Amino acid sequence: LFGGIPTAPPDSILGLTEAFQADKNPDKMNLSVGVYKDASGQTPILDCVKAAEQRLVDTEATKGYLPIDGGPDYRGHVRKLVFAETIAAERVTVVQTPGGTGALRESAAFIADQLSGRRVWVPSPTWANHNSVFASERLLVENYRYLGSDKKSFDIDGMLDDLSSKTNVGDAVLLHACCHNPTGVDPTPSQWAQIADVVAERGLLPLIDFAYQGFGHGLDEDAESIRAISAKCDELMVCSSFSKNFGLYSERVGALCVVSSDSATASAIQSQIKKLVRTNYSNPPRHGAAVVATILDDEKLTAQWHDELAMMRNRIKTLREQFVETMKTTGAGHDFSFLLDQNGMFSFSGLNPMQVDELLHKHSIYIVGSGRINVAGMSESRMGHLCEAIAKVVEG
Ligand code: PLP
Ligand code: TYF
Repeated sequence: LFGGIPTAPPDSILGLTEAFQADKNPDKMNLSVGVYKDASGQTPILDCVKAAEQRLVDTEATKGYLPIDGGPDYRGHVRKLVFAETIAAERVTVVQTPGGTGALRESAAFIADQLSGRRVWVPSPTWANHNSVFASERLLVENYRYLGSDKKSFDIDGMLDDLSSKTNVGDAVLLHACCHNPTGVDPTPSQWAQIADVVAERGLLPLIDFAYQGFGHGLDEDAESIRAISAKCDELMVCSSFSKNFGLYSERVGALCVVSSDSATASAIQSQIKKLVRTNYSNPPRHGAAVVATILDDEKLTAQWHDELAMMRNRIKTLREQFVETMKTTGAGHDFSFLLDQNGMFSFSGLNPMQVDELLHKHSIYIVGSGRINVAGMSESRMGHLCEAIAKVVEG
């Protein structure tokens, strides 16, 4: 029965980490997968998370199933985090999901099951998994222009042109709310307003991926893109992940929020998504969402979370600056200062696939084939080593 099954290709990003783990070079460096690392190279558990977990150990009374759409406390907190009080609660459907990926998958399942549109427009480039997730629900994935041909700037004209000339009413358009993965290039507030106008005029469904809230400029600042869209569109979807901003990667904490024009529609949508979840994973995992709800229920823990998140955000900015400065000292004659305009964990370095390959094979430095570098994986102490290796490959 199983004899003829071929081997599937590895995930383009997670597969690199497998190769990294097998690499015996003591100087190896993994700048591929988007995971935050501290100065000692660890992906730490936040102190607020440890404190919340301790509280849960002491007080949690059951491991019984959660409701299909997740814990009510958690769902209320997610709504406030994503929308503040800009949209009436009764218009917002919130479903707890296993990570941001779970949210994306349920959003795709919902579109395929309930809506007439069958196309999703994603930026070029985008997170590779977007294509696979949407294709898994048999949606047709199309690209809109996003990154300029210089590989540094945002092609706002190309994006607006594609969205206004190629789309049909009811098509979904995937937008990265902040910290675009893989480029780190985000629209400005006035560009968000222009995007919102086109999305509304064309009758498109905004499908917003919010995997890095708090990693760009701050929790509220990063939600400005959502405010811009919701100011023009009555109906939208947001896929949140709390993997990065709470450091809860393996606990699989996320949410799908759907904004509709009235509460009756919101309830109908809630019931339809619950039906889809039932046949997929039945109900979501308890622990990570309980940690998030415990933190957001408590003023002190929330303040501590804000501090720890700001620390991660600021450290990444400092690493970015240090990288650009250190590259200057190598004398490679290649200016990387455009990285300073990019947001979040990732930077599109402009390194080509051959240079990426050389970094891997000659220096055991792992970055994604597109030239995407996880800045959050750099370290102060090894910056010199990294920059010298990059200088060697760009000099050819
Ligand atoms: N969307 C983007 C743009 C991401 O970079 C990630 C990263 O993992 C996700 C979604 C998925 O998040 P999660 O790990 O919570 O499933
Ligand atoms: O882009 C990244 O590196 C993160 C982590 O299949 C990730 O989003 C990468 C690939 C994947 C799942 C998560």
